[in-house]
Amino acid sequence: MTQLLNNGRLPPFLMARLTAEYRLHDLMQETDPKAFLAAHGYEFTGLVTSAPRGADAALIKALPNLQVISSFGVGLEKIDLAAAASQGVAVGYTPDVLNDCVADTAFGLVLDVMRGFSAADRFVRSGAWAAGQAYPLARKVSGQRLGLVGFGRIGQTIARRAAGFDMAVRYHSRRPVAGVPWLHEPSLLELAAWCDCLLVIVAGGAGTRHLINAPVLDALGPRGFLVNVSRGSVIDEPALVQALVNKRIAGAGLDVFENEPQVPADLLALDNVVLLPHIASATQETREAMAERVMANLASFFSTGQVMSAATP
Ligand code: NAP
Ligand code: 8YV
Repeated sequence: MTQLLNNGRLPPFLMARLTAEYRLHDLMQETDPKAFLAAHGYEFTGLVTSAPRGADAALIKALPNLQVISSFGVGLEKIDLAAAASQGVAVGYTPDVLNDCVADTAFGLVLDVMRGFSAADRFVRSGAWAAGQAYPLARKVSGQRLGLVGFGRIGQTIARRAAGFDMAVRYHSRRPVAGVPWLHEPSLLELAAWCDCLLVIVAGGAGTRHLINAPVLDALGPRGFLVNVSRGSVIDEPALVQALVNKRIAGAGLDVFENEPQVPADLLALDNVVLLPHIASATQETREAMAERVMANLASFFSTGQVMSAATP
């Protein structure tokens, strides 16, 4: 039986399937993972992981007979792809199957933060409505300007959702995407200044660290909203907190954070901020589809030498 090492936080239904088909060992159960790897690392030909935990160069190096990594998720910033490639290790991940749910969540955050639904729910539960108070007017979503930072698989899915709300869409990425009806904005500052809501869905990692900084937030301005469903690292979080506290932007909808699950304390007190616990892909259907792809990547690799969805440096 093929020996797999698990370094991810995986749902029980995926753990059950992996355990049924492979000899699976959970690295996170080890009290001294380094000592375990030194003694047993050579035994594993496969590694399963999840996007937030990934596989760094030290882990890959500690598995000298590793042939394949199969990751539960689409984000790759925590997997050292160069280290994997240099050791001849194939990397599989789960693109596309989560586009719909992440786009739905992004749109849920746009609607929630601009219309104030979560805050209005708190208002009703607090008894303020029953006591005769009026909830303040919110901002219209339909017909407004949506600026997308990142225009890959998920960004383009969000743009299609926005068409149903008659929103004008422009996007920023390093290269324009051919054959799409939306305008590419080479300047992130110009995009922020143009839009009513700036929605971040770029890849994480060093290349996008703090892409959304104080100047971008100031370009977005006091009537602009920010939504982030990509990675917390993409936003300079202290700068965002300052912009929100000082009302230099109108509000924010956030699924991801720089030091999650820690959320800046200042944000907890703000009614114009919607906070989610990294759940953009977290539906039964999508997580099952992601699990299916993790299994398919492994099965394909062990029968053909190629994963189904390959990630390359
Ligand atoms: P993708 O198809 O690879 O798209 C990534 C986009 O980011 C591309 O448009 C790329 O365009 C752009 N980009 C990369 N570096 C950039 C830079 N420095 N400046 C501007 N744009 C840049 O990925 P995807 O499948 O849409 O997923 C996007 C990300 O969403 C993932 O990497 C992951 O971090 C995040 N995600 C989060 C959740 C969640 O639960 N919250 C779930 C799934 C995914 P260029 O290369 O042309 O710049
Ligand atoms: C999940 C994600 O949180 O795919 C990603 O990159 O961030 C999310 O889908 C993650 O994969 C679950 O571990």
